[in-house]
Amino acid sequence: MSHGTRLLSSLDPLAVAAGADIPDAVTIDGVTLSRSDLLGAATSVAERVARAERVAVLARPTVPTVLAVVGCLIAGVTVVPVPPDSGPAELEHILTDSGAQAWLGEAPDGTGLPVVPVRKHARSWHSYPEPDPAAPAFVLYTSGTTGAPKGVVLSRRAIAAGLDALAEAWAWTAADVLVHGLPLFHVHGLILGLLGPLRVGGPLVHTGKPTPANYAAAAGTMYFGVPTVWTRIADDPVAAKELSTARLLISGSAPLPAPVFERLAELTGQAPVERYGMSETMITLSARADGARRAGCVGVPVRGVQTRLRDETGRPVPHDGSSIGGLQVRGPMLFDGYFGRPEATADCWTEDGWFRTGDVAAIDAEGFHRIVGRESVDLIKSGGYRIGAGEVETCLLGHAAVAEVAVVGLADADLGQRIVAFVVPRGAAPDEQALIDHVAEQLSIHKRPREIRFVEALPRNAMGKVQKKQLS
Ligand code: MCA
Ligand code: AMP
Repeated sequence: MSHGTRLLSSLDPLAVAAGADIPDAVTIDGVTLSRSDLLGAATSVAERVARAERVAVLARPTVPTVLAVVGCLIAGVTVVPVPPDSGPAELEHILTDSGAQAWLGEAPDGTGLPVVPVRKHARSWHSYPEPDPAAPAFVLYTSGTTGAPKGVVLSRRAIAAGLDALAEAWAWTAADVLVHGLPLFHVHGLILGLLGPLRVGGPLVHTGKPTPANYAAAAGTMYFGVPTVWTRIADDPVAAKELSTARLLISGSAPLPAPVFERLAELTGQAPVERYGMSETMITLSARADGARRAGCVGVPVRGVQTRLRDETGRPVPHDGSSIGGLQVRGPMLFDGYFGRPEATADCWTEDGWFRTGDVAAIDAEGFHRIVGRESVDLIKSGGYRIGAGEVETCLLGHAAVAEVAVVGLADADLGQRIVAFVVPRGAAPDEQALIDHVAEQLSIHKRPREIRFVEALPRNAMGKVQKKQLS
């Protein structure tokens, strides 16, 4: 399944002018835009921003964010989505690292960058040629095990290939109404959840917060959610039953607990579709609309993807369903590299051209994949957000009352993992909430520890390295 040469195929100006309109292309923040409204307003944004190379977009789930992203894609300008609750440390890092030249739309207070406004009611019917498919569409900031977040460069070509592979696996067509309430600064909510419908051609309903009640009220055919969203829906039988008429309930970004899978199947009459991916790879594995859905399993490679398992020494691990190894992938939807970091980029590729995901998996003889965990304890998944322990530790060490700290992700029934900081205080133990707020303010709210535990010393080995596995 391919959707033609335009990345956003449903927004072809000639086709829209000739009547290929729909009244409800995007509903977000309580506002519904027809396809022609969206095309006219976003093309007007494109005219204002066309001479820029890279711009930052404060990615609140609103109409101006949609217009800013679509306008940049029309003009061939690279978008740097910024989490709207980013604190000063995170903001400074993203802006400096990405070299964004301006804010497009809303800007945070006190910004030093120029601000290009997004006008919801402006319209332009200029027809832009489709930009080079090799051009970077986004630089998406995502956490690593150490250091500050890195910018993942995703090309237009990779996004088109990734979306077409999902459309094929999920039998996703213009007849589907997609519903979700995910943030618009990551692959899941932004690329699959906004660009997906604009490429495939069906309506999107963004619910604002992804609550069970909002999902139940939306009457979609396809729903996207992270496991925390599905866990909350499974705990709300009235809302869950409203989803019985949907065609597909899709979970990803973190492991879906088997009891939640079973409960959703029981309440809605259909097993959820699990899929697996990364900011760097988009979605590489998924259960198929016409295939088996198994609890604890993330399905088979989507079109164009190959996978393999390797042990610590680089030797092949058999695909027998039980042997586990480091998961490596390749395919047309992979990223171009980390922005401005050739060494970090080179480090995650094998010599023979496979991307090391950092996840540990088993693959059975039929090609079904099970994700067992991550190679590093320093990459935490909380509520579907990827959070580097090192980034939170660096932030906490910036607080005067913290002498030493180790951050880990502990099992949590709602969030999958919750961030817990083990802190050796400098002098008297400070207020726990003050440390939590320090992270929420400097970085972003979802990176805050949910819990602080004060300890006299951190467990260390003979080399002085903190033994995080002993912290629980
Ligand atoms: C609490 N709040 C605070 C503080 N504590 N605010 C400031 N300082 C504090 N110390 C308030 C906030 O103001 C906010 O209020 C609320 O707490 C947010 O709480 P939180 O607990 O973080 O929200 P939640 O409801 O528990 O969030 C669960 C969630 C969320 C909705 C599931 O985690 C989420 O949206 N996750 C999606 C992550 C995602 O899209 N990942 C995809 C990555 P108020 O509520 O009033 O605003 S892409 C990926 O992984 C790959 C490619 C893939 O496979 O998809
Ligand atoms: P991110 O960069 O936020 O896209 O996070 C990518 C990581 O999320 C992967 O490396 C996995 O560890 C995890 N992940 C995504 N989808 C799944 C899934 N369905 N099951 C288990 N882990 C997942």
